[in-house]
Amino acid sequence: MKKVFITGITGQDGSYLAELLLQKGYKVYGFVRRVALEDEQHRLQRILNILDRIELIPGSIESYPSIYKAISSVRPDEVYHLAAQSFVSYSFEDEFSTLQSNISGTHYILAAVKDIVPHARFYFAGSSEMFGKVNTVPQNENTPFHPRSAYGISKVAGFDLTRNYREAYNLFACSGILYNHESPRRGFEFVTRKITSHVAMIKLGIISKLELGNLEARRDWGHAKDYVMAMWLMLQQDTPADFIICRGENHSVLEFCEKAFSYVGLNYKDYLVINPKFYRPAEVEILLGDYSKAKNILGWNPTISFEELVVEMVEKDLEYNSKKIQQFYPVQDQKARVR
Ligand code: G4F
Repeated sequence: MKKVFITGITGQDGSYLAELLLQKGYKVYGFVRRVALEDEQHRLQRILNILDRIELIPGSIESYPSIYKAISSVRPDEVYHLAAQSFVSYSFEDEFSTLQSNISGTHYILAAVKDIVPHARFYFAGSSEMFGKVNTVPQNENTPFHPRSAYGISKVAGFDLTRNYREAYNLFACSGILYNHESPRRGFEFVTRKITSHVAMIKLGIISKLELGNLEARRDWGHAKDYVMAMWLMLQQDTPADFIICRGENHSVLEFCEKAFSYVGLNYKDYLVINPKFYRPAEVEILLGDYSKAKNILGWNPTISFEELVVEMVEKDLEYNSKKIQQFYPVQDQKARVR
């Protein structure tokens, strides 16, 4: 049985990837912070359904000894390094911790893989944020990087480290340059989930407005479930390489809002408020990818459309918030609340 070691298994991508690899017959090991093991319901919420079929190893991507110990004990065939400080806005507030944990974390894992299991295959979660201030639309694997945040810079460093371990030490190491990918498991701080959760709460009468920053930014949004399949395919090839993973279609934040509100029969203009505090010091205005290489070499194609993504996220947030209402309000009140 093949063994896989996943950092960031408790996140959106990690949880979908773990499910996919269980289906494919892997023995799945997840590297998690020790505190997560003490707060299952909250920190392990995305993997509660598979907890009895995976093994969690406590440690920190900021500690080389803990990574070395974990990889020595598992001796994985495949390693997916997904853990990171991944919220771009936060990287403006604390550049130091973003750079420290994202760059060193990737370096430590690559170094441990090279020393302990040099034949293991390694995946690094790169990002379209590496392109940043783009001058080529759409971007492909040859487009130069121009990151616009500490987060983007940390991902460029991780990408370069991964390529260097491949070239210098012959590691089977690949980077996926993933564009924004969402799902009902997305964190509430990201704009898509912020919108769908607010739309659901507005529809259910829990809140009355949604505050956002830059509505003009355009993103090439896809579904995380599709994207973890691409990660796995990258590690099944004969030779290691880097791939752009996207849908090849972009939409503005405003369009996402319009779609989400109109799905529940509301007009966004009645609820949306611009709050300058959500603007970033340096914005990535437009991202649009070209996934031809992934299509030709991996045989990968996205299967879930933008519209399907928005609808799934809104529906799940309606379900989630309706359950919360049932817990806190008597039946009589619930009827009065729904708009
Ligand atoms: O959802 P976002 O926070 O995602 P962002 O910054 O594009 O980054 C995401 O995708 C990257 C891949 O390209 C990943 F590498 C990264 O880890 C993360 O998953 O923001 C999307 C856009 C931005 O232009 C932002 O300025 O939405 C705009 N926006 C407008 N109002 C807002 C808000 N973003 C957030 N989070 N909150 C707002 O109120």
